[in-house]
Amino acid sequence: MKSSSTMAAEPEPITLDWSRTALVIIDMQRDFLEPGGFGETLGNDVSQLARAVQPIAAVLAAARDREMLVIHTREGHLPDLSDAPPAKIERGAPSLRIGDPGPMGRILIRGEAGHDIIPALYPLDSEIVIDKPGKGAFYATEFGDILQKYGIENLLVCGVTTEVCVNTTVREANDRGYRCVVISDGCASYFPEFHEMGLKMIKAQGGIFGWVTDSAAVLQALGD
Ligand code: C5J
Repeated sequence: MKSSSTMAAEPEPITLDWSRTALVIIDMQRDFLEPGGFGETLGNDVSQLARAVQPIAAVLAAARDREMLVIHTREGHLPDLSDAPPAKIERGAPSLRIGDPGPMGRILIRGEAGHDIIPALYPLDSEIVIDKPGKGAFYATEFGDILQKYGIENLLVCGVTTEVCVNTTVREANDRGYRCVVISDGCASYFPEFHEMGLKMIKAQGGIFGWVTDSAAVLQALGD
């Protein structure tokens, strides 16, 4: 296996040194993908997110074969809500608010069934899981320190939702100097048009926030 590969991507191909690349899987939690969770309380059709599962599973298996650094994130809050700003809890008119009891436990609360990662993408014990209170993976977490510790320069990013936590994390990472490559079919949104626009925003203007590829190109490059 080559230690680095050139991957088809937009706006242009990118060469990645695998030892300096992490696979980052954003918020593939039951609260976003399954009925009765946070996503549905906001009025969303959660079935829209299912399309990202299989492409992520394929890339995750290949990354594990390569022994790449794999990092999963979960959005959620402490049981006492001390890390949940009132402005987030009080917003809108959801059917249940963050912290309310729901069919998968308290909505978006760490340790509850709904907060956990879906079984199809469940982290191995050896993989890193970042619990984040915000949309971006850097805010109020150890994510940045972990990337530095492992000498990571490039992030292969997938997960949900494209325009919220994926975009926020990519923007945070881009400002910190990471090359972000977003896997288009490994991301999804409750709003297909936001998914399309979220990807376009990343790769526009010569890749203002990063690159966009797809799972087939990642698998091909990882197999080099
Ligand atoms: C949202 C996320 N959509 N993980 N969170 O609230 O994108």
